[in-house]
Order: sequence, then C-alpha cells, then structure tokens
Amino acid sequence: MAQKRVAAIHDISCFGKCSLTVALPILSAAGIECTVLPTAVLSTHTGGFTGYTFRDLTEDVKPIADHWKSVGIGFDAIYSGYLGSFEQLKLVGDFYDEFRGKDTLVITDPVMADNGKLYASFAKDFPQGMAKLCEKSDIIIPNLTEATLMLGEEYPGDDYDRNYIEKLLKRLSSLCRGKVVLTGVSFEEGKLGSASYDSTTGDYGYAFADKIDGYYHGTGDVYGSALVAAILKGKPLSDAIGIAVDFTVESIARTKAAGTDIRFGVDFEESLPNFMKNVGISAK
Ligand code: PXL
Repeated sequence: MAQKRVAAIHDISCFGKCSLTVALPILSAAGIECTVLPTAVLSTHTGGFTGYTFRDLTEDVKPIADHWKSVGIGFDAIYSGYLGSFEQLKLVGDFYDEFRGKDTLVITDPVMADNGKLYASFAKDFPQGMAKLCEKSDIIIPNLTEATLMLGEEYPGDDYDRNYIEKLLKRLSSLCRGKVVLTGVSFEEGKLGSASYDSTTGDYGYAFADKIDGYYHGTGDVYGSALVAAILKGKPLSDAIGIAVDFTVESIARTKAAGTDIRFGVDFEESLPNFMKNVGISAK
C-alpha cells in the first residue's frame, strides 16, 4: 500500500517539544510521511519563556507551496496548528484550496486560547479569522475555550454537562465540514478527556483518563499529531481520540514522575512503541 503523506503546517519551536518537533516524530512513528511547512522559527515556544528569538517565515509559505505544486506533490492530509497572524490564516486557507484532492483530509487545530482566555499574542478578532479557516476543514480540534470563542459564545468554565457538550459539538460541526474533536472535556472530578462528533454518521465518541494536575506545554500538539496519525491509519474518529488521549496522558505521567520543568515539553518518546502498537504498526 502506498505510504500516506501529511503536510504539517506549524512553526518550529527549536526547544520545548511542540508544533513541528512533535508532529514529525509522531507521524513518522505511525509510518506516515510528514512533509513540513514551517511558518516561523523560534528558539523556544512562547509558553513561559522570555527572550526567545522569532524568525517569521510567512513570506516563504507561498513559494514553498508553489514549488511543491510544480513538482506535483499531493497529500493525504493537511494538518495545521499554531498560526501567528491573519496573513498566515489566509495563506494556509489558500494552501488548503490549492492542495485539497478528492481524498485529502484537512485537519485544523485552532491553537489560540485556553482556560477561558485568548493567548496574549493574539488580537481580539483572531478567533473569527480562525473560524474562517475551520470552514475549509474536514476535522477541527478545538478545546472548550477555542470552541466558544469561534462560536462567539460564553465560556462555561467547569459548569456544563453532557447535553451542553453534545449541542456544542453539533454547532461546531456546522462551523467546519462536519467532524469535531473537542479537547479538555470533564464530566467527573479527576477525569479529563475528549469528545468527538461526526455529523455524517451522527456518532458521538468519548475518551477519558485520570486527570494529571499541572499544565504541560506542547501536549495539545502531541495529542493533535497522534490523532491525525490514528485517523490516517484508518481508525474511526471515536477510536482515534482514545489512542491520542492514552498516548498524551502516558507521556504527561512519565514527565511528571521525572519532575521535569513543565515548559520543556513531555517525554512522549518513551510512549511511541505503545502508540505504534495502538495504530497497528508491528515489528516484523
Ligand atoms: O501549539 C503550541 C505552540 C506552538 N508554537 C508556539 C507556541 C505554542 C504555545 O504556546 O508558543 C510558538
């Protein structure tokens, strides 16, 4: 069978294990080719570090895409994450239009907010721009904050139930092309996970694990990359969210046990063998 190929459009934060430095190894471990379109190079990610370098690569996005087009490169999926400006949103939307083939899955993680707050580096109207990019996406992966910001709704905090989440998932499915994974969902003290909805089948899915206290940077991208890999390996959405939750939580637990600085990213590498087994890769 032909190897699957993903175009991953994120920044490279050289240190701190997020965006492209996690998408590459995780997709590769699943046997998927990960073609990278770096939107910026930073010495570290922006979460908790000061004085980091930042080289914007916005100007390079279109020439790289044009060259790929001239070579005739196609993608089974396009996966975008952290994008830093309206101009980048526009360029990535154009990339989706240009490279969407008959069977290409377009997956957008609208990274921009958490815990009820837009990240400090984004303008107040950024969520509307991100919602436009989601309109072009087959699958979106917001957390509860990003979901409510894009829908222009109030953030519920911890005050919600299953009925609220299922209605929210339906509204989100109208914002995109029909499949939604909502992260950071909890119905029970001490448990945290994800919910999914596929509007083509009407199926909801849930995956929960024991909640680990502390905010570990880059875990959204570890989760998103594992999810994209599991979907491309043919797992139904409701199974893919479980594989991604287990992989992420196992990685966080190991990192917490090691006492690592929470800004440094999680030790997902040790979990790759288990992840590979779960997506159907076996040593021959
Ligand atoms: O997706 C997380 C992420 C990616 N890239 C950069 C970031 C962050 C989170 O803060 O700062 C540059």
